[in-house]
Formats: sequence, C-alpha cells, structure tokens
Amino acid sequence: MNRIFSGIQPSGNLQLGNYLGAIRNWARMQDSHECIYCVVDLHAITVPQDPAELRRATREVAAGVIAGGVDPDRSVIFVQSQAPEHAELAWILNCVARLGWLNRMTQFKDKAGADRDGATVGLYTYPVLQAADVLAYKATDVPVGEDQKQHIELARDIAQAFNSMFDTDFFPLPEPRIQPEAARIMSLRDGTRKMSKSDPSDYSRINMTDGADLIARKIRRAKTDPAPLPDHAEALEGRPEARNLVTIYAALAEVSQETVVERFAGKGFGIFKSELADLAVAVLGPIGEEMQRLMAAPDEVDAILGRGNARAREISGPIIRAAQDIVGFHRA
Ligand code: AQP
Repeated sequence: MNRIFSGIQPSGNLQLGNYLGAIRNWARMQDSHECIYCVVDLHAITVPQDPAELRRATREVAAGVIAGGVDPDRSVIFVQSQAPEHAELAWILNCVARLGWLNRMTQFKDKAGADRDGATVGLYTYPVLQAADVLAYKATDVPVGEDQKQHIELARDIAQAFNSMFDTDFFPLPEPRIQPEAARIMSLRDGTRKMSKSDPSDYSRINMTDGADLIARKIRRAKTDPAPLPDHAEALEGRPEARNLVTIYAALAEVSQETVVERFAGKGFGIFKSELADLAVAVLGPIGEEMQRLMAAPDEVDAILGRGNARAREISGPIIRAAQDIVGFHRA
C-alpha cells in the first residue's frame, strides 16, 4: 500500500478550500492508502501567531480533519511539534537544499510581500520542513491543493539530492496528488486570490464552522459580474468570480463544471447563488456540527492526537535514525 502524508496549518479558521482541496480528499484516500495526517504547527509559526489562539486552532483543525471524514482508527492524526523527528530531519535537509531552489518558491514571495527582509528565516525554509514532513515517513503520495505543487516538486529535488549526495536510494520521490476539480478555490471577494484561512476579510471565505445563515449571506455578497451564467464552461474564461462560484458548486455537488453551466445557462446569479448556498449548507452543515461537538470534547480530540503522535513516531523514528547514519552522525 502506498503511504500518504499531508498536513494542514492551524493558522486560523478552516475554510472551504481546505475542505474541498484537502480534507475531503484525505478521507477518500483512506480506502486505498496508509494515511498520515498532521496539524502542522511548526509551519504555522513561520508567521506570527498568538500562542493561546495557536493552541485553540490546533485542536480545532484536528476536529475539522476528523469531522471531515478522516477516521482516527484507520489513519494517523497528530500534531507536528510533538514529533521532533520533523525538525531533526528538516535540519539535515536544510543542509542539502540550495538557496537558489528556495529563491524560486512563489509562496514565500506571496507571503513575505514587499518586506522580504522582515520575513522570518522559518518562512523562507518552510518548504524544506515540508519536505522533511513527507520524507520522515518515506511517503510516496502527497494530496495537496494546486498552491502546494511547487513545494512537493522541491521535496522531490531535495530527496534526489540527498540520495545522490550520499550515493543511496534511501528516500523515495514523493508525488503530488491534486484533485483537479477543487485544486484552487478562490476568495469570494476576489476571484484571482485563493481562499485562505488567514485572509483578514471573513467574507472572503466560507469557514467550515459557519452556520447556515452566515454561509447564505457570504454567498449572496460574493463578488460576481453582471452577465448571466454562460451555456458552456469555456465561456467562464476572463470571469474569475463567476468561474470560482461554478467551481465551488461543481466540487460540492461532485459534478463537472460543464454540468453546472448546462443546468444554469442564461440564469442570473441571484438564482444560482441561492442554490449554491443550499448546497453548501447541506454539505458543510453536518461537518460543522460534528466539529462543534468535538470542540466541546477536548479530551476526546487530545486522546486521538496522543495515539496518533505515538504511532507517527514509531514510523518516523527508525527512518530518521537511518538518515542520521547515512549522514555520518556518531551514535554513542
Ligand atoms: N483555496 C484553496 N483551494 C484548494 N486547496 C486549498 N488549500 C488551502 N487553500 C486552498 C489546501 O489545504 C491544505 C492545507 O493548507 P495549509 O493550511 O497548509 O496552508 P495553505 O495552503 O496556506 O492554506 P490557507 O488556508 O491559505 O492557510 P493560510 O491562510 O495560513 O496560508 C493544502 O493541501 C492546501 O493546498
């Protein structure tokens, strides 16, 4: 069975893009893969976080992953900082990865913005830690949204560089697994920016815990253009907000974009948005309720994370020790 690793940051409220682009896919992959899923708090602190909020969000994200369909009896779910193997391997890989490779990473450029010198070193080496996350388990497949593809390609380069530096075939080269239908869910306020937990505008995203009224209000207020829906999907070109709402509808209904535009061809956004809101509430409602239940049962979540942590370290420990031996670390 191929081994999957994927992570999610506790950097704010889980949003629809996290669900459609990652968590739903994580749940599906449990049938065919050995799955390891991680709340990546080490990644979250690459930008400033409030400590109390980080702790709260870590539990909430774990609850979201479980409520979204990841079964703790079948998959490993744990918190990254509690498995020191990640940081240990990241250091070794920092000494393999090249500055030039990291200089090409677009996420760093986006997140650092104009003040690049003010960004943390951690934000810069974020993709190396991500490579360590995956390689610590010798994972072969990494389900991610489109935004993370470049980082997984870098993880492949780092694995290959380690192997050739030490003349070994120790690390397998991981493959990104992207769900094309929900690869990139965009902001409800700007169809050219991805929907994101940390966007300052709550109206830019649908949170997994939003209630029915709020979901409907956010969709009603979502930016659109004045034209009606077209009769074929290619005509959405140049209409990023319209395309985004069609993408969301198609992903939630698990149908193609073509099917959605055929159904709503010529109709205005008023009707479309109202049906989209009903659909979003039908899909997210039960997940949000289960999240709330788990958030009210912190001991249950912590017990799951504790078990997951022990299992994760059982797998990664021997791999890290073998990597240290390859590098030449002395064991006394
Ligand atoms: N808008 C999105 N569309 C599709 N997939 C998405 N993902 C995130 N946003 C979208 C996928 O969710 C997984 C976890 O992401 P993450 O939490 O590690 O970080 P991120 O990609 O940076 O997500 P956010 O929500 O935008 O967080 P912040 O605001 O903290 O940066 C990944 O597989 C990602 O592709």
